[in-house]
Amino acid sequence: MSQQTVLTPRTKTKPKTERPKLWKVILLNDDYTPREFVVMVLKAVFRMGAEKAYAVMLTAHRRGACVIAVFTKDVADTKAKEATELGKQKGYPLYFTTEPEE
Ligand code: TYC
Repeated sequence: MSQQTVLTPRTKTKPKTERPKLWKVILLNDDYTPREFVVMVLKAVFRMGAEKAYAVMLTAHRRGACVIAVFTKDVADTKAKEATELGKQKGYPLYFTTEPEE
């Protein structure tokens, strides 16, 4: 007696568990915000040490912008908003923006 095994091909593809996309927070240079204030905001909002904060500020100052760090979208948006708001309270045009990582 012959036996047959019938294989039904799976039509659904197994969903891969994807990691959530990360968002970059970017510091933009301007001509008015004092350097020390930028450093203070980087330390306060992004928990950077003095040296890292100074290096990031200087990169933005020289190149026009500097990527600070990557976070989930919610955290990136909240931190960028908080940091921008600190400048605004002092009347500075300091600006932090976010964009998705490729
Ligand atoms: N360019 C500013 C100045 O010369 C300092 C500064 C650096 C401002 C970085 C913003 O993202 C910035 N006072």
